[in-house]
Amino acid sequence: LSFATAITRAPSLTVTGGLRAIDQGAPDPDLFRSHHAMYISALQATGAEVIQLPALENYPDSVFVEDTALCLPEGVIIMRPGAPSRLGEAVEMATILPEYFRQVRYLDAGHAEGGDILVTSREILVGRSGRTDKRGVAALRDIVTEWGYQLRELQTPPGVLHFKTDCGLLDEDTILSTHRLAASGCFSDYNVLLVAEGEEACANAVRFNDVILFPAGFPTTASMLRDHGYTLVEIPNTEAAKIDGGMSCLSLRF
Ligand code: CIR
Repeated sequence: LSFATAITRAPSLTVTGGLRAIDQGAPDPDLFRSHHAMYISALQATGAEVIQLPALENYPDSVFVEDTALCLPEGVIIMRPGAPSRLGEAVEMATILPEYFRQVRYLDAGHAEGGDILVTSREILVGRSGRTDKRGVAALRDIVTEWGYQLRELQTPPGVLHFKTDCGLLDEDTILSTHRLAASGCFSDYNVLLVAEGEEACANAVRFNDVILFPAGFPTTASMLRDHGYTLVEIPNTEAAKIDGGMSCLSLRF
């Protein structure tokens, strides 16, 4: 939860063609850029260094850098996104990351995307999804086990893009979750705070140093979190949301 560095990538103009489950219209690239700038400022305000990579026009979804890698203190693991159009994003990121990590490992089988991985203080939770398959989880398990972690394999709820679409870490022991995900019992060892009914889209909040980066427009859940003592920074997320992206997707944190 304590991070010195974040990596972001500017939204491309081609972000209008980003993958989405349901077409609610294309994101506006200019507005996306202004939201993205607020996101970067919020990271910087915590004292972190933010490495801002240039847009990649060949990759409409490349603003969602989280899916390309898993960053741990021992090293970084380059993912193999399950979306064919996103595989090359991981290759691009692999050229940047060796500068920041002692060890660089590659997922060598199956597929996994960072959005399906929640790292807590005691374990690494990985949800199988349309993007992360059994072989990918097994390959990831081999690497993180070598580094001393416990990996627990779970199932992302049907129809949900990523495991973390429906949850986020608030502190060492506390997870913000949708009801549909928590109902599976997967967080029974944690404190769980549920997002308000109808506000499911804010579950993908992310703890970064002393603040929770939280999408604007979910007032019931926001005030519940403030009542629990969390400091929220609300960032407009309307454009990313049109292509199924949220707060965690927009950065790699280490
Ligand atoms: C995709 O479908 O891959 C992108 N449009 C959204 C990725 C969101 N990433 C994330 O939740 N980690």
